[in-house]
Amino acid sequence: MSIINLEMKETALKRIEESTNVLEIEQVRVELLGKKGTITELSKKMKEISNEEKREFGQKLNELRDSIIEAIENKKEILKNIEQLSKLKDETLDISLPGRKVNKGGEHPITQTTNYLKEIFMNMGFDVSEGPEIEKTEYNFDALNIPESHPSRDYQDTFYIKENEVLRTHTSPVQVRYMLENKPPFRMIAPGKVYRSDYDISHTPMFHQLEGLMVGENISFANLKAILTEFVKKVFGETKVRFRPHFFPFTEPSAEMDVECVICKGQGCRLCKNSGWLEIMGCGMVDPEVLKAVGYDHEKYTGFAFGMGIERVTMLRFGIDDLRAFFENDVRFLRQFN
Ligand code: 2NL
Repeated sequence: MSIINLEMKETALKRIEESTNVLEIEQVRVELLGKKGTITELSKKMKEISNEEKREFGQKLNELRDSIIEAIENKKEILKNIEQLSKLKDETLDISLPGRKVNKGGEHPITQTTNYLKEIFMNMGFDVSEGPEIEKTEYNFDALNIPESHPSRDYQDTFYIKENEVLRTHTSPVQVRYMLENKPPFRMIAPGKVYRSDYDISHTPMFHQLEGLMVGENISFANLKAILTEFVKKVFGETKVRFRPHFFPFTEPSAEMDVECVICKGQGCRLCKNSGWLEIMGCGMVDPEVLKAVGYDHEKYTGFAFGMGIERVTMLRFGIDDLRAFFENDVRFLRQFN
């Protein structure tokens, strides 16, 4: 009985040997040993064979199947190893390659200046306080002695939320809140965002302010000059300052403080409009009406207050000549301050 011969075995083993990957060897396995595979088909012939031949046929078939299984297992192992090696080779990590640069952000120059100014005042014993950006008109205007008829109350200048609610136009309401919650003596600053309906080359509808307030017994204009002169010295170095009379509804007397021009040192240039001086902040002695509004005894207590624009201080510190650069978020501008 020669259904099973040497040639069959050689053909099968050759098919196995010539397989080049795990997928292919699996196909060969199905072709030979699967439900409709050659070996399976062969074993079905068993019933057609005479009893005398069955024994030999069975033996040969088993031998053939065993050698095929063994050959497949061996070949599969080899191919698996080869595939593993080539995968490792493909996935090689070259640790000598330079890393990819991550685009890291940094602190906005306004934030940097705010933190710097806070630090200076904190070192002079000032408390730092914050408050809501949506304010009662009562705290934003009334308590600050800003009359009903004052132009800053106009819809044209102020963003109204409701009849008696606004986006704060200065950080002074934070100081009003602070006075309502604390007793003199104290010294505090209030930095933060403020809003005015104004948009042109030198005004943005949102900007930043830092205001300060010191209240106690016998606080005088001399104390104001001492603190603010010391402050200017810290920010701009040893430089001349001057105080010019001014008017604010919430201080009396009021003044504006100038520093010698950082560019021309007083000689006169484009930045200082040939005056030799740069306006740096407004200040004055807290108006007794403001002290009264928060329930303080204005016979016993006096105080001074001041306010400055953080954008302006930042522009002078870093020599920035266009306010709009702060809000365009052009990384080429912002990166210069990291
Ligand atoms: C300026 C002027 C100033 C104040 C702000 C103030 C606050 C209270 C009472 C009295 Cl609660 N005064 N603040 C005083 C004088 C000037 O700011 O030009 N800011 C940019």
